[in-house]
Amino acid sequence: MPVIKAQPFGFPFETKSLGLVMIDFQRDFVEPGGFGETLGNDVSQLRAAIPAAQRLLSAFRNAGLPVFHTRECHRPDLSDLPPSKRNRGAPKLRIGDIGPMGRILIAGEPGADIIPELYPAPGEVVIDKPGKGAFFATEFGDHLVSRGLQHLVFAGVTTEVCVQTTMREANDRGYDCLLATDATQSYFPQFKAATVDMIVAQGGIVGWATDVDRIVEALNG
Ligand code: TIU
Repeated sequence: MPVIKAQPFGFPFETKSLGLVMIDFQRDFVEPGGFGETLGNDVSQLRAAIPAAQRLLSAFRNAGLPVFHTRECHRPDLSDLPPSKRNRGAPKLRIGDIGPMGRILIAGEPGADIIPELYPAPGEVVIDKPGKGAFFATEFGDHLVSRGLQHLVFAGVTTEVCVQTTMREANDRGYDCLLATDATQSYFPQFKAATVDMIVAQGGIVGWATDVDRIVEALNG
């Protein structure tokens, strides 16, 4: 079995059961005027993950391996948006309000779409999810099962919110999870560092972590 150099130790995988999960690389999180900025964040920080995420995406595409993209967004009638989420905090604009990229975090609006740099290719599965985890209220888990996947590589934003939640959901469902550390970013550098640490702590209690070069190296075999 091939092994990717990683923390806390090598990540063994089978190519036929390996997939890439690109979490929420949406304009609403990465570009000015979207959800991330309405929460008071400096969204430019997230752009640091884009070059490594592009290399990771290309490596999976070149290897002919499955790629999944997720988008955090809600139905236009807000029927899948609980008040506990809509009313949280004191943002300038709330989910569903009209911003410069359309309605904030609403399916089909320009802001909810994936950034052009990492746009899904034809045939790649795109999962719209109302929660932070990609398994909650979606068909994501069914896609993984139907393709016989077991080993998942994760990239995306933000590290400690939707990426970590989805990795924990996947871990509980029996998947081996590897975080691509340079292809993920947080608005809070200390939260990203803590998340990587807590994923690999205790012998990989949630999963493994490594950088994109190590993953590409292993895929090129
Ligand atoms: N606010 C924040 O850091 N993240 C989110 O709200 N969603 C995702 O992480 N995608």
